[in-house]
Amino acid sequence: MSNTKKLRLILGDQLNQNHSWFETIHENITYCCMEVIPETEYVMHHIQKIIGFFLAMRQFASELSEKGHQIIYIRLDDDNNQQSFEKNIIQIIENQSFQCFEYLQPDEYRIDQILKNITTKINIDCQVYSTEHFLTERFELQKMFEGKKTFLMENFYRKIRQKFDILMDGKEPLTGKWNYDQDNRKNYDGKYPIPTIKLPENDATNIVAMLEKMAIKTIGTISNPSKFGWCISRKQALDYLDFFVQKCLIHFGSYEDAMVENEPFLFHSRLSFALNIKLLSPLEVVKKAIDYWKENQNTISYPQIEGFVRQIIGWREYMRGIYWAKMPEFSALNFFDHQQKLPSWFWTAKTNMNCLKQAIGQSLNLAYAHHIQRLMITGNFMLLTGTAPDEVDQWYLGIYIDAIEWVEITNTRGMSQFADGGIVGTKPYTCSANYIDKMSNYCKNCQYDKKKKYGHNACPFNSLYWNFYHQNKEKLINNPRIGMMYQTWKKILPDEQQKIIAQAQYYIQNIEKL
Ligand code: FAD
Ligand code: DLZ
Ligand code: SF4
Repeated sequence: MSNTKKLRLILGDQLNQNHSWFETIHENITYCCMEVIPETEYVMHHIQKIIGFFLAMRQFASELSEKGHQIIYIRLDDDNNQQSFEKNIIQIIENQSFQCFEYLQPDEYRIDQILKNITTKINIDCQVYSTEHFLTERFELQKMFEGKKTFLMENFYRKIRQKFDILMDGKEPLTGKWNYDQDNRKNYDGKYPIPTIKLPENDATNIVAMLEKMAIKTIGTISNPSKFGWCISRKQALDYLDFFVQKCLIHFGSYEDAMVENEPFLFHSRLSFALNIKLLSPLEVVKKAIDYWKENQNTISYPQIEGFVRQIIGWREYMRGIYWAKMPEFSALNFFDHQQKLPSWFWTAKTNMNCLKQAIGQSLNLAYAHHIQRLMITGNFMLLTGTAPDEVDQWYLGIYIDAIEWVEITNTRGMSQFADGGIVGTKPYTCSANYIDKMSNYCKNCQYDKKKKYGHNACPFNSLYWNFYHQNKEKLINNPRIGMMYQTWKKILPDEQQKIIAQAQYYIQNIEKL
């Protein structure tokens, strides 16, 4: 190791203790980590998201320091905080005469640009390193699909399974079948109790006080700041992972798509935040789950483990690949030219539509909703009402604790809103009350009538659904996965069609009152 005095930056989502940077302690190397106002403001964030990041960053810094590494940690309210990555880094380099600046590849395009820009302004050596977190390189997916029109997740997933020998029997998938998605669509009937975990109880009172003092604007709530219930350390995340494999994996796949009033987590892992800030690595998570499944094959069926593995080495890794293949253009795509604003009740949950009340309410209380709530309740409603993708992105990026742009925008503009015109998905994810009623118990307690398409108390999803396909006929009719829908629509009598469209238009015009 040379005697060059090095400054190494660690961002809020780069808390990977197992990174090779930390294998040795060197007196010439200093790490830095900083809380800055612009990162709390680029969208209005959920209070728990800001707390989660700051607590985890502080914890990480103190663990590094305990191990003997040198670290400069700038708190949001520190007097010398210049409130910008650039200004803070330049200040530290100048004050302490660093000769080299090193950072880990950021996952976010915006920060990548900021850091590249800093390297052009400082007159010292700069180096960029991998975060050693993902299974694939930034541009690996792009290279994999070079010259291809579509970027099918399934093809990517199979290649990753083969490359890392995950759930494989030689070159073939274990059991002979790659994907058990069809088996994972059960409604929850209460037959198996939902496991409860003792949540971490992290003290966030100081951070809450600091955010108040500094007048940082936030959304959502935290019920008890002295018992913040998200993992902020690797130890807590590993405990969570144990809980998941031991108690939830057994039913993960079966009830992955189910939604139940007042049961926000069901059998989901809640690991996305720990994964996204890199307290856990995707490979260790799937290995742990597979090892547990192998020891318990008599009780845990294969579709459960395949379903879980697919989310992490399939969807998660694929979304990252799409992000780097398609940014920055991706963030401006608007295939349907949607321009509507979100109604104000997305920030209060004060709506009569019970499914939305539940999904938004729990998001405001917990900074969490599971995948089908995000896709088929909030996302579906936003798409069917023609919400502008910028509005969609900002809401999702702000409200969820796990929201970092690379994984948020690919899910919102791509999977949920089809604003990319079919890069991520082959057709828009939409549904009417029929699906929501099949997969949840929301409709039972709703003032709207799930059966009605128009008239008094007709469920808004029913007319909005048909209106969406009617309005976007030119863009969608040639999609082979949608053609059938237009056949069904054609069979509805013109008078009936008119009533449905009028009902949808009425709801869109009166969206605040829904
Ligand atoms: P589980 O259901 O337990 O799944 C296990 C893991 O698989 C997750 O922790 C996650 O790492 C991964 N995973 C599952 N689905 C996806 C997916 N579609 N894309 C990427 N990873 C996936 N996930 C985020 O991490 N951050 C986001 O900002 C985000 N925004 C979303 C927005 C929309 C509109 C939709 C439809 C999905 C979004 N997702 C996002 C994906 C998914 O909903 C969350 O990862 C999941 O709900 C997190 O809860 P969990 O950890 O309990 O997941
Ligand atoms: C989300 C977030 C917040 C609220 N604050 C900070 C911060 O002060 N400092 C920091 O390094 N990161 C923060 N983050 C995470 C970043 O916004 C961003 O998502 C990642 O650093 C991009 O890779
Ligand atoms: Fe949602 Fe319609 Fe069911 Fe009400 S009736 S919960 S609005 S799908």
